[in-house]
Amino acid sequence: MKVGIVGLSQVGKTTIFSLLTGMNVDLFCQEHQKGTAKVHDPRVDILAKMYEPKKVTYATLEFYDTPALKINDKKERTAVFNAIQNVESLMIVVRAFENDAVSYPEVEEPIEQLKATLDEFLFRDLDVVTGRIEKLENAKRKLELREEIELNLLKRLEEALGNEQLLSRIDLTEEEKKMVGGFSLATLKPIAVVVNVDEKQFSDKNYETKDQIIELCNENGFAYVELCGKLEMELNALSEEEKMELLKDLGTEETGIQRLSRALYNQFGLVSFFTVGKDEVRAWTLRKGSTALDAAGTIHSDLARGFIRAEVIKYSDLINLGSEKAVKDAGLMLLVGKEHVVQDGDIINIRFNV
Ligand SMILES: Nc1nc2c(ncn2[C@@H]2O[C@H](COP(=O)(O)OP(=O)(O)O)[C@@H](O)[C@H]2O)c(=O)[nH]1
Ligand SMILES: [Mg+2]
Repeated sequence: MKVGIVGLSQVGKTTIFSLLTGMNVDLFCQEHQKGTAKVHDPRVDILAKMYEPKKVTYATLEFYDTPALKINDKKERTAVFNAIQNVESLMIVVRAFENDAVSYPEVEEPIEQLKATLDEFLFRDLDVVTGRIEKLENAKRKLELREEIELNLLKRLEEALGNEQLLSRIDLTEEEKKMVGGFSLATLKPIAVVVNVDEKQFSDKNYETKDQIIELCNENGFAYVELCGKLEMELNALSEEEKMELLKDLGTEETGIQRLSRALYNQFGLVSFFTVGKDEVRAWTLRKGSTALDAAGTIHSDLARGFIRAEVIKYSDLINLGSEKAVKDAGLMLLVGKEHVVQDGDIINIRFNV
């Protein structure tokens, strides 16, 4: 899953990108950058303890950092969104942290930053939709039936956007979604909001306009995560041992970045299945609703081609009973066919023949 990180200037986008991906990036570099982040999943750690494999592999998300959006600046907006057309989801960073040494974005209140960023999303989609409408309307020929249908749909979208409605909020059939799928419309994508708080706000669990931000996120189905960029940077610089100690003092077991990666993963409709063994314990990513055959294909195309059956054990059963054998003896190992819908936490072994 590809995630674009967007927001106004000096809110912490690049800081969070760098923390997520572990990449050392120059904060002044305005280039687009991409990097991969591990999705922290304690189940993988527990499985690794059980199997002691040579290799442990976590699920990943791919992140794209972007230059700042500027309010009502079409050129900047076009540049930012064109560069991340292939992302499937968007993460908006909002700054709550107070620090006069870091210049503030164009609007200061967190809720105003969020609204301004969402306005840029709406404007972007409006740019794309009206551009396409013009192209169809100015075609010097009779439109095909399919194009007429598309034009009507686009006009519906244009009206919604004109009313400041996110496109994810209007009812579209699968057919209609497919019709506009190629346009990479921002407000059709899953969105997560990350608020970058300072240490005081972090311990107070509060910052200015928080209630309004939460309400806006709930209304629109956005994921919501609070994170202290500065604290995360400090954690990042510590040894594993010191880190655990500090986290314990803070009353938690994982860093904000670990929490964030998992929240995004869930919000974006992804589930993990696991493969286990002496060689490797590994988490793999599927979209919710995917089948055992999809799982096989994710591991290797040969496994999908030669698919016979899949052995499925539930992670919770394995942990409760202590070993694969105990799960089998209890009759809890399923032998399933291609159509089996994979559940988050399934441990899968594909039987295949090529
Ligand atoms: N005090 C404080 N400074 C931060 C925090 N997060 C980022 N910064 C600083 O804010 C400045 C802008 O951050 P950056 O990640 O480049 O923001 P971007 O413009 O959104 O990419 C940098 O100097 C960061 O070191 C934070 O949580 N607290
Ligand atoms: Mg930046």
